[in-house]
Amino acid sequence: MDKNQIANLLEGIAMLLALKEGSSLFEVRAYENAARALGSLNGDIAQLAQEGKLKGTPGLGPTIIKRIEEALDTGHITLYDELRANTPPIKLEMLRIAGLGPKKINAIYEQLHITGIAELEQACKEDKVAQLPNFGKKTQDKILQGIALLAQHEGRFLYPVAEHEAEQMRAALLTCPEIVRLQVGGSLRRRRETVKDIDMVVSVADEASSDVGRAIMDFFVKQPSVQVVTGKGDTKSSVVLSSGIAMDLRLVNDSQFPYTLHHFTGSREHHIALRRRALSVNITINDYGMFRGKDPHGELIACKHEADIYAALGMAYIEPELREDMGEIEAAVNGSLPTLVQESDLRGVLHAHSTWSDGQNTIREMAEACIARGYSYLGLTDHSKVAAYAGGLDEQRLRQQHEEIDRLNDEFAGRFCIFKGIECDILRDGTLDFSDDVLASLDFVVASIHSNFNLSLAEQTQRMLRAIANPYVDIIGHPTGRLLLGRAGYPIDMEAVIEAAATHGVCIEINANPSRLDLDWRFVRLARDRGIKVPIDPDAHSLTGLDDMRYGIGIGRKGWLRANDVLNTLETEALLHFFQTRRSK
Ligand code: DGT
Ligand code: CA
Ligand code: ZN
Repeated sequence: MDKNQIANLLEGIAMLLALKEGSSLFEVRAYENAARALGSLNGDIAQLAQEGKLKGTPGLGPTIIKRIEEALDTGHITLYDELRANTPPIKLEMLRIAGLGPKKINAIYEQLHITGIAELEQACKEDKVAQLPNFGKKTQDKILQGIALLAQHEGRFLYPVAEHEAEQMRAALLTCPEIVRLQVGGSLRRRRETVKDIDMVVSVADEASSDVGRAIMDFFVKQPSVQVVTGKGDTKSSVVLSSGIAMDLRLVNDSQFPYTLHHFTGSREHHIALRRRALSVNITINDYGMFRGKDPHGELIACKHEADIYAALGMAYIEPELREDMGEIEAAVNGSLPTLVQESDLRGVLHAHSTWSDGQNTIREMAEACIARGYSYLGLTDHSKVAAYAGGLDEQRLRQQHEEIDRLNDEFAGRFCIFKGIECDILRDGTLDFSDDVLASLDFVVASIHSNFNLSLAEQTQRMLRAIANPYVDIIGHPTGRLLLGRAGYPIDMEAVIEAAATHGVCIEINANPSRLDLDWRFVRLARDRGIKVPIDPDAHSLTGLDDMRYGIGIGRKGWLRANDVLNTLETEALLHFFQTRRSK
């Protein structure tokens, strides 16, 4: 188990404790703090534990250190498993309703004896929830809205949840020596921002007996993360895993593997377009193969790998991220597919917070974590003054911060550079939270909307356009403010925003936080086509937040970005030059 996984478990314990009647708030906070402490811990946790160095870390008491050690030794924490087993499932379900926290959930559960979301909805409609102590009509309406939103996203999961479950299962299955090939398919392989279920394909030797398949399926459904088995056969089994996400495992002979993997990678839309292309060259593709002629009784076209399928159709290989029917087939035929950006192309980090505002780590810690990850620069962007709830900096604190950055830059000279930035609030009227001369004292400016989400489409768009026209704005942060599976973005005319950004040479970020992934990849493509540079920004509020960069890379790839479309693939000097040139205009 790594640091993040253990932090997730501790966070889970805090949540489950909070959902338990009569547990102490103090204990809940202790686990929350511990999870946060791990998030800002430097170094390899297994090693630190072994050397007894966890002791003395602020936020980690002796009991919690024992739990961490248990997780490291056994891969799970008994307390978590027990709490999880004893928590009524409806309480966990209610957690997914936006606006409902543990306190309210406990009250609803204890007093209304709700056992399902539908019952809760009914109780709201009968005004029973409003009458609970400390609830009221407004809360009840919010719960109803939350239920409606839940129905819209029904059954989808954030990418990292699916990725983590799939990774665990992959590692377990790989211990089966009879498995020849194994791959995750579906929306997870295509790196969609949310995932309905996990599709995995494994192969066994063509001559293997059906007992082999059966044994693998037995092993699969017995994994500890499997909560429910919804189907089990020799070639396909379906389960629900502990996070609630469903997973299908398909088992084929190895010669069948490329076709099956290709089919279950999708997307459905890509397949439709690809099958049309195939027919135009007198080839038929279906769920289990690829055949000469216009019907699937023709000769099978032998493919050892997925790439052979595309080659047989006279096309370049199409990366899974691009298989969304967004013009990739035509591009693969005429050789104009982009070489997609990779994580190793990134040279630095451009949107990150420190303890100066609402981050959990000091500038030095953030900088050293960037160095440890091989980056050359950190563009530090704490919040501006109007964001008081997030510890936003006023002009004086900003100057003080600059003195600290100057000192650190002296120290790091020649090997690392901290750029002075700000995440400056865009005010209601589209002006910025700092005056031009303050903004001029910075190396670069990220401008974001954090308030007044309920303006009309026209007003919100005008507000954003005004900010884009400000000559000091270099990057627009999380351009729609959406929270995946939580809150829709504010209404805004993104095409107009992209057009204006192109005109003014302003960048629009991909916020790599897996709950945001904002700019949406469908618009990333448009921004790229308009020549906009797209930084991939972690918006890190702790050291572990820096690890979100890879989610942003996934979205960048889905948006057809090449390395030189991404601002933070520039080397330090070139980036500095980029910012300075913008300012001198
Ligand atoms: P999701 O909703 O996040 O699970 O997205 P996918 O793309 O993983 O969708 P899923 O799990 O329903 O199916 C996996 C792949 O299987 C899908 O991307 C393409 C293929 N597939 C499934 N059903 C159909 C179908 O009716 N027609 C075609 N052509 N392909 C299908
Ligand atoms: Ca799927
Ligand atoms: Zn922000």
